[in-house]
Amino acid sequence: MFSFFRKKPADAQAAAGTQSVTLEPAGPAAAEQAAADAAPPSQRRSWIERLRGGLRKTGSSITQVFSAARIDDALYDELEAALLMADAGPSATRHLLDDLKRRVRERNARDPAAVRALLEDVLADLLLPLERPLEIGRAGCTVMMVVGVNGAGKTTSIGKLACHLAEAHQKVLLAAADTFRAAAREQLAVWAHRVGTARDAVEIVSQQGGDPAAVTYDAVVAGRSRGCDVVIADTAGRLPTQLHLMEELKKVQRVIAKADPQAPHEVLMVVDGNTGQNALAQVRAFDAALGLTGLIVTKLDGTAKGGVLAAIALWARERAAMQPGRRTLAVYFLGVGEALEDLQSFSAREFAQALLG
Ligand SMILES: Nc1nc2c(ncn2[C@@H]2O[C@H](COP(=O)(O)OP(=O)(O)OP(=O)(O)O)[C@@H](O)[C@H]2O)c(=O)[nH]1
Ligand SMILES: [Mg+2]
Repeated sequence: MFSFFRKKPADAQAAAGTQSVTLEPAGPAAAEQAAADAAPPSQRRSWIERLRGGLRKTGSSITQVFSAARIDDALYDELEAALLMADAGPSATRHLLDDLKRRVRERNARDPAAVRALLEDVLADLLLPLERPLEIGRAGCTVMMVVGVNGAGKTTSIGKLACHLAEAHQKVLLAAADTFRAAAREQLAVWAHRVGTARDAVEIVSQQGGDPAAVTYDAVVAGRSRGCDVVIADTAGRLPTQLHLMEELKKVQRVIAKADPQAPHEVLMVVDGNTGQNALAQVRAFDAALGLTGLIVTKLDGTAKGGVLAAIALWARERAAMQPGRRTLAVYFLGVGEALEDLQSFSAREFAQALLG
């Protein structure tokens, strides 16, 4: 079940004097590691099946386009409609179609099935810059703050992530900085105790009715002094239009930097995959306020159409072109359900395959 984590063995870490654990998408190297860890590759397969199942509607409407007998304007028109229906949005749809037509010309492709294969390449290439491992351990204590709109799956994703990190022998401290919901702390605690090995490795800092910035500051200070590998702050959900709540998030970010000038090392936004084109507007707004480093896209097991990832990828590419020195945006994980193993690392190729049915 941990096949998507590539981790150095504990003794190799000790010999190298490092605590570096890299959570990687399942490429060929990860597949090799999976075999070495005796983690069942079937788990990753079944997870992809769930992703495919979630995106089935999109997949079948795109597949249908390629059942046409020949490649003509009608096929491209239908494909455009299918991509728009899949929430890819006008800019990414145009990008995908232009790139596809160029490749079809270059390869002199004549068969709709060949065009479908080229579309998979086009989509995978667009998504590829988003595929990056979440690096833990470059800084002594990696501090992450997790943000997003209400109910996107922040607390659940943090819980899953904390369990996975604990399984990878990382000491984790969670800051219950969602002081709005009394149940948020308990929700985190349930996750923290879900797997046996996590019991000693995951601690929680909370403050009844406290100030989110104060809880987070305490947690970062405690995490550093207790030698934790990772501190994750769970914040309350909010809409980017709630300006005073966005200011509150900026304050959380500032106090983290007071406790550790290099932190937060990650500002992660959790995005509900069902949000459609609105998701892009939300990501842009949170990025403008906080400077996001990565995304976790959840609920791709339900009625999500998935195309919004193409829209996010195109925007991330433009963002990188406008700010060349800046770290590019990553999609670290996808969520396809409520169980621990339903949080998996993002692979551009796998996603493209799932989306195209
Ligand atoms: N089907 C499905 N449900 C999910 C997924 N991730 C989270 N959920 C569910 O979504 C609901 C909301 O999740 P939370 O983790 O509480 O969301 P949150 O962002 O912390 O919510 P607030 O703190 O209220 O803003 C819960 O019922 C979760 O079980 C997923 O990948 N798939
Ligand atoms: Mg929450």
